[in-house]
Amino acid sequence: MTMVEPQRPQGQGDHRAITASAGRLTGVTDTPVAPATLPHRTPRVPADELVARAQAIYARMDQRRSVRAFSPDPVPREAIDLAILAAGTAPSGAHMQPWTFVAVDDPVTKREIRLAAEAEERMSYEERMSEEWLQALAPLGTDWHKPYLEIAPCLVVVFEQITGVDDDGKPRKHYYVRESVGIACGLFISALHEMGLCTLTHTPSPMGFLSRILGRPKHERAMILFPVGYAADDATVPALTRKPLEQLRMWNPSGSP
Ligand code: IYR
Repeated sequence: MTMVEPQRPQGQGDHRAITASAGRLTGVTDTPVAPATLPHRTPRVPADELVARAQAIYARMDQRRSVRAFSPDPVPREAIDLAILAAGTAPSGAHMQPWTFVAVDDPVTKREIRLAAEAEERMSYEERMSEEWLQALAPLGTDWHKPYLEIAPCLVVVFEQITGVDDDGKPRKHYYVRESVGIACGLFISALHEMGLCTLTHTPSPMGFLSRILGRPKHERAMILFPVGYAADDATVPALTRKPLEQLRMWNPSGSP
């Protein structure tokens, strides 16, 4: 197992050291206390450089596509670990970090996941999905066959933690779980894209089989399954276009100048 040592940015100390040093913060009292703080400086970028950077970032993000045809070539576990660390930088409700990432590169488990996902998907496509839904999916060319779940070298399943568990094993409340985990998934996708890997947001429904196969507890629910790898040499993607700016953005809709 490869271990990744995250680099601590300069000037950022260990919060726990500060918290533990305050006598009142031992968990004995319920009185809220002011958080320990650290200075934070984001370097100021001049406006013209800001826009140049924004153009480069957009151009790069616009090259990302959901890929369904993967090369079986392996990817370094360390790259997956780093993408997960990047995802874990997402903001979260009350900083509860309500996510668990389960990475699988063992072929036996991948096959088990593929067969269970295909069984659910088959029922969805043949019985559960409405005609309207099937029509909406037609341009994507998807069906219940999910060979990528076995071909992609790695699967990463993101679980949302409906609640946490406190030191005594009791449930601890989590806030804005969907929002938090959704943002983390967005960062994960961007991190993979930036390093040159491809993925797909696969959401077989229902996803309970993933808790069973991966042995996750009841307070966690699978949210998105990401096959991760290089695109196959002959991969194709649907010829889609993205909304132009006028269709996805409004400035000051109340009419002020
Ligand atoms: N989960 C199914 C169906 C599916 C649903 C949507 I909404 C998509 O954008 C794509 C597929 C599947 O993975 O095929």
